[in-house]
Amino acid sequence: MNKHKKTLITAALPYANGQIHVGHLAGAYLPADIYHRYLKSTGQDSLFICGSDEYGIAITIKAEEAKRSPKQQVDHFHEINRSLFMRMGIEFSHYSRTTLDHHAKRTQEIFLEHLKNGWIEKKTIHQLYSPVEGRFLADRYVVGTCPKCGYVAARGDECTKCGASFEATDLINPVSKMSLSPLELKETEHYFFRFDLFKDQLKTWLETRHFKPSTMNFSRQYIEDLKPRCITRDLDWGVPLPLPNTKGKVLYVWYDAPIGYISATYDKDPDLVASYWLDPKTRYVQFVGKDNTTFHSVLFPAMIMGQDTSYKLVDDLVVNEFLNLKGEKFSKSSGNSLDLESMLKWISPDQLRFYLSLIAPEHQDCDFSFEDLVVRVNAELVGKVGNYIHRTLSFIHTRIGHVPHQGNLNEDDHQFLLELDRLLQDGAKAYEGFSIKKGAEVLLEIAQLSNRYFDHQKPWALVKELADRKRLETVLWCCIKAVKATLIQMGPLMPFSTSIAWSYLGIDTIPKRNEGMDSPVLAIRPPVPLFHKLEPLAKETNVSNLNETAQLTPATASSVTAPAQKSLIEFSDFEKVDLRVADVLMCELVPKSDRLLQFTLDVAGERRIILSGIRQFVQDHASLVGKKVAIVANLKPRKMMGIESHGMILSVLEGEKFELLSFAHAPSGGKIS
Ligand code: B3M
Ligand code: ZN
Repeated sequence: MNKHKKTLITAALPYANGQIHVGHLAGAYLPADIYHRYLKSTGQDSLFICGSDEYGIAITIKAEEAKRSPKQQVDHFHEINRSLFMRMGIEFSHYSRTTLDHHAKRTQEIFLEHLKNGWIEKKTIHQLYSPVEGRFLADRYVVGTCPKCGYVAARGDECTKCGASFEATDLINPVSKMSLSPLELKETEHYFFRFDLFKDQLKTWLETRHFKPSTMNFSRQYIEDLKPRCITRDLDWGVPLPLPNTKGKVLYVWYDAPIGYISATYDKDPDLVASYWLDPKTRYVQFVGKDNTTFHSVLFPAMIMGQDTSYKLVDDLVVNEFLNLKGEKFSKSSGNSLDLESMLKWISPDQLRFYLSLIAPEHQDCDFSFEDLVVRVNAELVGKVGNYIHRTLSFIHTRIGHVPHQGNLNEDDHQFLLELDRLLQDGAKAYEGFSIKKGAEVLLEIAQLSNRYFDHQKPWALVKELADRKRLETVLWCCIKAVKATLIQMGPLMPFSTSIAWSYLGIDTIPKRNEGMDSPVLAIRPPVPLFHKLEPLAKETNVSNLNETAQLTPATASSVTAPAQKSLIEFSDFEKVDLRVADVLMCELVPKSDRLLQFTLDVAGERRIILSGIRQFVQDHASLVGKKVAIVANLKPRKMMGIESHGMILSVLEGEKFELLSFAHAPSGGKIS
């Protein structure tokens, strides 16, 4: 293990033109997050950078469909995706966006260096121009008659009737999709990046990488056929070309987006650019879906080679295959998609992370299936992992009530501990090799081994005889070791439940991976099962109506509400109350209290603990994680059960009906007025 190495991790920047879905998560963000969490758990420095990809025609088209401006469109989805990532426990060091000014500045600087170094050339080409709209139109804005089959409503890049693909300039009678006005061919100047000139340098470099064979082969072949590529577009949504008389031209989104990795780091802290990107000792790992391969294995490296700063080139490119739904690609437009927001009302983020890890599309495309998800979560996560932790802790808590003593280990115990150690090494290897699937499988092996030990040693029988007391302590001491091993392997995969479970051992700061087995257990707190079983979905439930099934039943308006009765106050009195939006990061039971829940909240980047006496109204407290709640932020701190509470969470209780005040999209820290 490279102890003191620094690792820079990036995951492909998702377009801010729609919500991220489980396919995206499985392909890039979850494996990257798990890897990042693993590195941190070993005490290594690791920086995990991502952000929204906000320019390009994909955005403008979707914005038009949604009747929003491109800026409104990206603002909308940037915030939604940022919050979905947070709810899923994807913990970026920084999540930036490409519409920030300094991203444009950095991109333009690099463009000018490319130009100065002779890698960019200007060419005059013919493109379709709309005299009515006064602009050149990109393929996607053009319709016309298919040159092959004569279909009159063919798209600018392909015919949806006969499937032929072509250039928009090949269409017969091309017209503007927007205004339906006729188009004409007109000369226009565009800039081409001479990727072809990097062939030899790229070839040599690629052979020094250890990407997986399919990525290597694909990239080798791609380099063979490298051609100059046009890196400008006639569009007004993008990084403007930093040259005189180029109004209406922007840089192509795939030229600016990868530079986003660097500018996002800069956005977090300019010093980090120097300490990560410019330090040759940094290891740079990129996570992408397979459709983004060549941009990362060939084109972006060439762009880096062609400019003047010695930014790191990618060391490990982790390319995942696709996660499909019912055998087909996720696609919102054709209804073959899953709304993450609805999913999270039905399943906890950790349960979803577990399932996505188990079926991770690491070597081939895989299928997401609800039936399979329910079976695996219930049988393996709840039945093996959750069950082992819970049976052990609740047995110790109720039967002996103290932290067990080690005593004398026998051959079985030694064997068991050795096996646990070996499995933890396998687990580390799995994470180091970027395999979250293997990481999750090792977790299941640890739980299985531990359950078997528990069953064989029969602590429930030992507890009956006074003479067996010492042996009982030793067995339970070993069982606690196994709980620790389980949590060590579980940490990167399921961060929310892991931190709760460590606290059951009286350990509130999660230990580093290599210290976990020996960190002193301070108490055995009354445990609550970490995972709940999922209800099997009714047979007729399919993907499209899961979105409805999973909606929370809306509160009925029938509850008898007394009219507001308190006396009138001045506006200035109201103004004294600082009401804020807070994101729930953790929600835990308070030991020995049947009334209190302990919330760990994020209020605009500040962490805050608030205790709330609502335990009896909340069926599944873990399901509150990820919610955006309303808090009174300036109440004087108050101690309850030895814990200081900093504020109050707002909710409504009328008779039996209880509901937390919550928001869908409001930013954390937002002022409620
Ligand atoms: N936004 C494509 C995608 O979301 C693109 C990735 C950019 S990575 C620099 O699949
Ligand atoms: Zn056709």
